[in-house]
Amino acid sequence: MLEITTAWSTAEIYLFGAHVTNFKKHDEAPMLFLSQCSRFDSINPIRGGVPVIFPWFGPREGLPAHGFARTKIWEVKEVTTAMDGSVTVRFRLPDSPEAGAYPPFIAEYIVTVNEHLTMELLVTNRSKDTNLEYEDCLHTYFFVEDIAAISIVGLKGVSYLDKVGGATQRTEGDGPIRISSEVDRVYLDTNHPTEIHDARLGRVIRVEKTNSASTVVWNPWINKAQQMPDFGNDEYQKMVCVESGNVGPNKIVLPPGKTSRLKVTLSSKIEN
Ligand code: TA6
Repeated sequence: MLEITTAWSTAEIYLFGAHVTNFKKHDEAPMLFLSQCSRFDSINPIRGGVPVIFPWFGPREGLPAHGFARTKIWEVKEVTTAMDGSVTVRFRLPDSPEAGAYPPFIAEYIVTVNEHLTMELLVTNRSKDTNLEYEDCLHTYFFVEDIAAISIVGLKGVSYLDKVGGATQRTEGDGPIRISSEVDRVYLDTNHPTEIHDARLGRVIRVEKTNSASTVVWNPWINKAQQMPDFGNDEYQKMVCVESGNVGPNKIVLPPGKTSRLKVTLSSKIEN
C-alpha cells in the first residue's frame, strides 16, 4: 500500500486493485468511505474507496462481478512529485489468464494527489485488426455524515436504468436527488459533473469527469447492507456511491491502436 502525504492532503492506495482507499484533505473529513468490514484478504475486492471496474460492469455469469481489474495486484510503474508538491502514481495492470478473453490491451491507471484527487484509467487496444469492447467505471464510495441529509445535483432530466426491482428506464426529475431507500441507478449519456451536498458536514463534493458517458448512483440501504458480509449493517448511512464510467449502452468500442482515457477529478468545498 502506498501512503501519500502532500501539503493539502493524505491518500492511501493499495497495489491490490490499484485501489484508492483513503483521500483526506488536512482540514476536512475523509472524502471516501471505507467499510470497517472490508476483507483486505487479497482475494475479495476492497469494500469502499475507489474500486477500478474493468473490463465489465455488474454481474457476469460464472465470472466475478465488476471485472477482474479490482482483484489483481497492479504494478507501480512510476511515482513522481511535481514542483507544486502534487504526487502522481502510475500503475499498470499485469497480464492475466482472464485478459486472454480479450484482444491484446494495456491498462494503466494514473492517480494524482493534491488538494484534489484525480484518477485516470487509460486503456490501449494493442490489436492490429480487432476492436476492444469493454465497460469501465471508477466506482467511488463517498463518505457522508448522514445519508438522510445529503442531496445529489447534476443529473436533472437525465434518463437512467433503475436497477432496483428489475431494470426500468426512467428520467430524473428537476429537483436534487435525495436517498431514503435502496438506490441503484445507471444514468446514461451524461458527461455532466455532479455534486454531493452534505448538510451535516456543510461540505460539497464535486465529481468532474471526462470520457465518461455513464454516472451510477448507488446506496444499498438496510436489506442489501445486511446481505453484504464485508459491509456493516448500518454503514449505508455513511456512504453513497457516485460512479463515473462507460456502462451498458455506453460501453467503449475501441478501434485497434487507439487509447481511451476515463478521467475523474474529486474536489470539495466547505460551505457552512
Ligand atoms: O454500482 C452499483 C452496483 O452495481 C450495485 O448493483 C452493487 O452490486 C454494487 O455495484 C456493489 O457491487 P460489488 O460487486 O462491489 O458488491
